[in-house]
Amino acid sequence: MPQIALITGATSGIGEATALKFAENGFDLIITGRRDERLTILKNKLEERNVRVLTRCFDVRNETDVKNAIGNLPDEWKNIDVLVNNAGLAAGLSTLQEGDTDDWNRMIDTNVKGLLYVTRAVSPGMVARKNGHIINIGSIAGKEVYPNGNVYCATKHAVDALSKGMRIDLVPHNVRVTQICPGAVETEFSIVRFHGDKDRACKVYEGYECLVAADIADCVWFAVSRPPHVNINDMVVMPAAQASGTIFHKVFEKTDN
Ligand code: NDP
Ligand code: 8X3
Repeated sequence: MPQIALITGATSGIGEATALKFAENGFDLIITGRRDERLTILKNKLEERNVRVLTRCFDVRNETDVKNAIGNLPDEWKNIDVLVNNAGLAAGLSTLQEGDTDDWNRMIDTNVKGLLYVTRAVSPGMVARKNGHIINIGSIAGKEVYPNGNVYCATKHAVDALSKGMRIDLVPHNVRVTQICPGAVETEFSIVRFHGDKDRACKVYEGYECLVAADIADCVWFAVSRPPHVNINDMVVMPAAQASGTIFHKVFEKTDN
């Protein structure tokens, strides 16, 4: 029987690339997100690789919907081997004193509470079967705090703490927990952060070669494909031109005017 992975936030970026990587490696997939049309398009693409795919459209912030979506999986989909907690976002980039509390609530509810709701729904099955692997997508923002990053950094520091906590609680049950912390990856992340301002989002990735979603999918796959006695606890993965949350080596071509 193929193994089953559930990936949150599979409609874009790192989650979508991870779904493709798992399908290449023969996993059946439960792909989730809020944009149903995108889930259907991705399902069709994944099925070309001869794997089974189930879509579940829900908002990870809604505890009842998370419980229903995962609690009501068909029997043949219940035994989830790998959970990739990827759904997340940054909203806004401003000082705390000027922060938008709606942005704060979105980030805290998605990146922290959403990750918890999904893990709470999936992990008891792993414990019962004494087998499983949870991959949390953290961030360099969970290792450092940078100017104007305040609340987003706090949510990713929470993911860092929760990854350690989960590892302690799940180690007696043969459930592995890995955190992967990327630096700059060009996805829809900055468009979302800047509330749809694509010009501002593009500038984040100018002057250097940033990571692409497939780079992080490779890291997820590396962690998942280790032998059963090996756990990758934590990976911090940066573009070669990025030294920290804020230090980049950017090169721009000179113009005459
Ligand atoms: P994208 O914006 O491209 O993808 C984010 C995904 O999360 C989408 O599939 C989106 O789906 C889903 N999502 C967001 N909110 C919710 C919600 N409330 N309920 C369900 N799904 C949700 O960004 P990335 O791929 O870059 O981001 C993936 C993860 O990687 C995030 O946790 C992010 O913090 C982290 N990360 C990103 C970095 C980067 O530079 N890009 C660097 C470090 C970490 P939908 O809108 O359909 O619900
Ligand atoms: C995304 C990376 O540096 O924009 O988590 O916070 S950063």
